[in-house]
Amino acid sequence: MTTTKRSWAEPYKIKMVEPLRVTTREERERALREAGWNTFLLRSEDVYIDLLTDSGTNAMSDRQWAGLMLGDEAYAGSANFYRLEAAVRKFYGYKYLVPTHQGRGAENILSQCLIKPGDYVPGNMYFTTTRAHQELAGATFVDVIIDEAHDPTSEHPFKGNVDLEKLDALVKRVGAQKVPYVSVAATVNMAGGQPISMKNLREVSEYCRAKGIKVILDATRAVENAWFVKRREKGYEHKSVAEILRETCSYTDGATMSGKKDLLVNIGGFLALNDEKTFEEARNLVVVYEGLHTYGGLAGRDMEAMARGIEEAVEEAHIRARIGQVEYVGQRLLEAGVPIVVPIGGHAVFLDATRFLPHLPQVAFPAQTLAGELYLESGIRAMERGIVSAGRNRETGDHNYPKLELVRLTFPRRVYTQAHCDVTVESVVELYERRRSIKGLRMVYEPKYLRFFQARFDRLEG
Ligand code: PM9
Repeated sequence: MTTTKRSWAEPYKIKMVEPLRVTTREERERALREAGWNTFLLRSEDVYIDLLTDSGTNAMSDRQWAGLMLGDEAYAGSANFYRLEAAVRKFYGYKYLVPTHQGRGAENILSQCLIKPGDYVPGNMYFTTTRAHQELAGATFVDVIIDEAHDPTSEHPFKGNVDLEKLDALVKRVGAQKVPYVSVAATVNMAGGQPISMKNLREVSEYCRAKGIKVILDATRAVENAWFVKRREKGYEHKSVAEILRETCSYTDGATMSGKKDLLVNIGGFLALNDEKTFEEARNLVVVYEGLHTYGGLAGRDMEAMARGIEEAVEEAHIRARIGQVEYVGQRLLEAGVPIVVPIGGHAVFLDATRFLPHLPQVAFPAQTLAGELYLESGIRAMERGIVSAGRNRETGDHNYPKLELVRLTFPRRVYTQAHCDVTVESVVELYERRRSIKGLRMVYEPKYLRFFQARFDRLEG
């Protein structure tokens, strides 16, 4: 199936449908004004095609829905926990499992277990919630991704790679004892859903082992990463996605997971570890923040759905169609001349707002503006991934100014059809044609933490 020239088709048929509402321009003007130009503050019922995120928005299979009926809702020792633990061991290979309500629950516990105030955590680009928990635990995040990752036009096949020289420079500067772990994401969300190569991960692992530094994987989209390794890295073309996933994890000491992405569920996550001592501490902390260590904030039925999702996620026909859909949209936009991040990522197509709206300076929030305008144009909801998401510098209080100023068109798994994709492309192209008339924004309300979720904006006049 994977080598044939024939195009992919969804490896499922539709059994249940959820109606969509098409709104008028006037309705969208009002909704966006009420939402303070922040797509996170729109009501879902005012959205036509929802490309805000692929997080928790996936369609579960009939097997997963059937699994919900097998939920063992015992407070302690749920059978579904043991099934989840077995699935994580089999497909990810880690020894110990701490379930959490979602990814950031795992990030919180991991950060508290491993970080001491004054530590440094290097990573292949920041992720919003991951860095927030590292900083709340007293660490400074240091970006050690390769330079190409910050260039939306670079065609590097593995823009998620760690720059070992940058990593080594940090370790030499602060000392290995101040670096509890390296945070490695697969794929890298903020770089445009870009993969890390197996070779690079192996080198990071060897380097860290020699220095006594742990490697922690953000496994949220590691299955998508495995697909790119299979497609792009020599020696992996005949390996299964499941084998590549196991090998990926084997170079790391543990993983945080938001099951709401790769694992095809609407809620759920976990922390997985190999080291017994860290596990003991994490298992103790989870009861403070999430719930008992055999449910971690999840219902038994949620754990069952996630255990089944783990198996479905690595099916080759599934992952091929999932990434094929994103590539289809990206390719059509490229053909229309719309500036997007290349190579096309795993979970989303990222519009390059800097090139889309070159007349807007970064302080006028081009990506936030573009996401709002796309909604006004078409009812399609996307997400800002630029200066708003990057937050403020903790020392100077000024904005962080990321090189990437992007709007993410994120595709939930198994939810939208090719016709929805076509409408999305047509809407973006129409917006691109009238781009010069678009005005920027000013921020009128800024929350203290993870401001992109709740900040409010007004249109700049003139
Ligand atoms: N990612 C996303 O839309 C959900 C909201 S944050 C804007 O991309 C990675 C790589 C993620 C991620 C969430 C989390 C946190 C960790 N790592 O949302 O807490 O993409 O389950 O996971 C979002 P939770």
